Amino acid sequence: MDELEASRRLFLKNAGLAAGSLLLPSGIAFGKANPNTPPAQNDSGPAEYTIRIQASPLEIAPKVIISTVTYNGQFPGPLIRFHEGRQTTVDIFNDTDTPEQLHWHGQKVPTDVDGAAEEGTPYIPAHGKRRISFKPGPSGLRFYHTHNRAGANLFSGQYTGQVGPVYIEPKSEPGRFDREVFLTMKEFDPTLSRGGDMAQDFLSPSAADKALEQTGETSMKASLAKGKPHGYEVGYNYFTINGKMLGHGEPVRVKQGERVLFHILNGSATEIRSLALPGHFFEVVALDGNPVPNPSRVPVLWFGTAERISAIVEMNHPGVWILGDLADDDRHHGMGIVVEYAGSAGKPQWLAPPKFRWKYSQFAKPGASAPNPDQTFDMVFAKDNAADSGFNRWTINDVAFPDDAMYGNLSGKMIPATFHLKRGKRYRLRMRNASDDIHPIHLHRHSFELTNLAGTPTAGVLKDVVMVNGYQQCEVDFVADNPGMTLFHCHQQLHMDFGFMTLFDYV
Ligand SMILES: [Cu+2]
Repeated sequence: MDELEASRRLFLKNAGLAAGSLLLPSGIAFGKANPNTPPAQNDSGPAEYTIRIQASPLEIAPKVIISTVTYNGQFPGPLIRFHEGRQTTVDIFNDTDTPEQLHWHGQKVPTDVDGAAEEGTPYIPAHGKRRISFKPGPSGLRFYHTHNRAGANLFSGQYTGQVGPVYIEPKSEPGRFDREVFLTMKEFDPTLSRGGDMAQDFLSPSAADKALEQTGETSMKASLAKGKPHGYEVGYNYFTINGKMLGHGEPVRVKQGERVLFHILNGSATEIRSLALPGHFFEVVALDGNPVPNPSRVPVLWFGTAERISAIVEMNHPGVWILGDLADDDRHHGMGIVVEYAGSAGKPQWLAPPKFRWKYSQFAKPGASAPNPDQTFDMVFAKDNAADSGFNRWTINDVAFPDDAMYGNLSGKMIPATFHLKRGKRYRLRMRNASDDIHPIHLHRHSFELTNLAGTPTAGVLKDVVMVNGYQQCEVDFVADNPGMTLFHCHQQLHMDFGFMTLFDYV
């Protein structure tokens, strides 16, 4: 270690941070607040963290330069390490022309902090600032991202680079490991197509519910018979991990025998992703940041939009490998990162993994069952093909969330909640998917327990996003322990923007 490197490490250590592109406390990294920005009313000295929403160029490969909106001019946004339960302040500056929402995904925070206009969180004004103060938690891998509606505008919402990882230090780390590596998967340069999405078949159980299938297929056939084309879908030209196309970023450098804890986030607006590392297994220790009751080894990881997986890889197969997406086309367009053993050289190698199905219940408590809920809510998800200006309209129990609602509280208008909860009660959501798409379903400000997957009971896996398979049923339970408006939606941006949202409320 040379002297400069030594002093840099000391600097990072003194700043209370570990490694990589971290968000330094603002007093150190950025100086005091920007003199061009008027101070907020509750200003009293610098905030602990500063985030700037700004348009910036991103060089994702040599001479491939994307123009997008980022946090602090980088992609992913800086890794923020919080301490569970310790009050913190964050200044969020918005240097763009559009009011923004910054959502603290997976955290149990109040509605005025959460970052969803539908819950009443104030916008961060265009060319303005908001200071928020909250107690981060629960511990584990969370993230932050914009919660703006994009609609047909592919330069807005999660299609932009507004995604960054959050790690909330647990009291004790799950599993033994030598080192941690954070990876964020993200596509850029989105385009619309009429092709219809390719159905993905990787979840277990895989059998479809015949009644749901018939409902969905009948509705689709009726729409096509009327001469409607397929609703728009989004595709991408570039694929990245940590903002670099495969082969163009720094490799993950490892040593034989090391146990590397990967914290991986699917930061996509719309896509489901997979990852494999030839000759290696992933020991999954946490899903969506929550330690799993039954850590176990898998050859492939699957991530719905916004899902996170923490997994330990024992580095026992020296070489230069591609940690990459199973989809050849996406990997060839950048979705991967090189893993390089010390002492190994040569062209990075890819080998397709053995056939494998992703099963959340593999990580559950064997034989355990969840307590009975106080109340069960039934939900049916359905697609109305190309019904909204050529986009598919999505409904929950035949109701599409109004699609101007994102800007509702700019005009002081709020959409009322559909589901009413009582504080302290345990609720079950019985979700029935009458479409062939997989939906990554997200509940704000709460974690839920997976309690039934396609008719098979399970218990003990806590998440905040669950992929509900095409024409299948899924049940999750949650305890109403964080009062206020609570948003529930599909995390696929096209789906949430065109109706796939609803609200819970309680006091
Ligand atoms: Cu969806």
